[in-house]
Amino acid sequence: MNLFDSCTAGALRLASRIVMAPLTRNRAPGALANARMATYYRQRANPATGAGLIITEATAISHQGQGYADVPGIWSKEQVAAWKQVTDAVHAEGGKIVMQLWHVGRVSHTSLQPGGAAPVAPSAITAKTKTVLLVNGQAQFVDTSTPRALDAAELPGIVQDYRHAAANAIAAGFDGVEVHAANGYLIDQFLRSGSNQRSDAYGGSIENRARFLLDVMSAVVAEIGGDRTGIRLSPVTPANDASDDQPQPLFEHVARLLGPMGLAYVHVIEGSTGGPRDHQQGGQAFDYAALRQAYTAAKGQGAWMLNNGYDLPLAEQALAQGADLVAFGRPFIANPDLGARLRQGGPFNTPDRKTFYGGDDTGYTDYPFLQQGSTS
Ligand code: 8OZ
Repeated sequence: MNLFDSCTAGALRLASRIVMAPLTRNRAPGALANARMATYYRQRANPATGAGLIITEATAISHQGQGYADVPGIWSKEQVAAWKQVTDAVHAEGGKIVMQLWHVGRVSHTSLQPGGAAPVAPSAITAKTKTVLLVNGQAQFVDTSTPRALDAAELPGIVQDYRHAAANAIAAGFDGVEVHAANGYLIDQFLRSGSNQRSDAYGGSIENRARFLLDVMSAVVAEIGGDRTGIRLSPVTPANDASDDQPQPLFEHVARLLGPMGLAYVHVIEGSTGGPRDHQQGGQAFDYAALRQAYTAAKGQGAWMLNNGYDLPLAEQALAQGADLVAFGRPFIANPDLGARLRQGGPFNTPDRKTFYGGDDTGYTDYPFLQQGSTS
């Protein structure tokens, strides 16, 4: 089996095992997808030269779920219509695309929240992390605001927002959704003990901390079907101040909850997001094989997708060890035809960090493709 073989992930029939990871790019003013974004995704959509599956940038399920300047949303009819130009462009290239559904929880700023209110979180603990605001068109990293703890009575409304967003994603022409349960955002804030000090049914024990994830996943699966639903997890990432001293039993419990849901795929970030793959929390190396074992033992049949710092040799090794899909992030920023480049062993353009977040076509849609017929 190699990266260029086809793969089935639930209802998704993918032409290759190369996935474009979700990448926040802050180019959606007014929280609306636009023609420039359609061009960017279209450039990466042809399964022969680009990705077998594209996962969109994280997309807010509600205004309250927003935490960064100029990230897109999927709660309104206008947003659905705007995303349609992206799904049409990707499908015109023969590609497949799922939308990543996002609520940032405490990783936000009052200036981005409805009515300038405090962001919401499981507990009123400020995340020691930065968010991105745009000041005079320039991306600036600022401290997140202190959140307020959610009342348990508010949780069904947020679960409903996820469900509504999933329905909207399908209405916008997406092939499915990925629930963002990673990187220290709302669902991960409930999961991990460093951000969840609740004393109700949503805090304390591992079972309680995983309850919000279970509620969200059950609602999304009921709305659009498990076979069009994926999930992203990051068991040991310290991103956005996420921490837990016992990640192994916590995430094995999560895997057992996900097993029976008939999901399309499970997407696992290994180590520290965008950083060291061997990052540890809880004093010992995380056992990813045991995580998968817990999932399969609970009847999980979804494709197993891995991410973080992959190159071609590492990706082939992961497939040889049983992974089904490999998600590439930064390489896809700089190489719209990453699939073709992997196939011929390079060369690869280098991504420019200065244009990751915010801006125009520069560093977005202007990275060069391989010259036709080039042998370099
Ligand atoms: C980088 C900048 C802003 C947001 C994540 C959605 O880490 C993000 C994100 C990444 O999952």
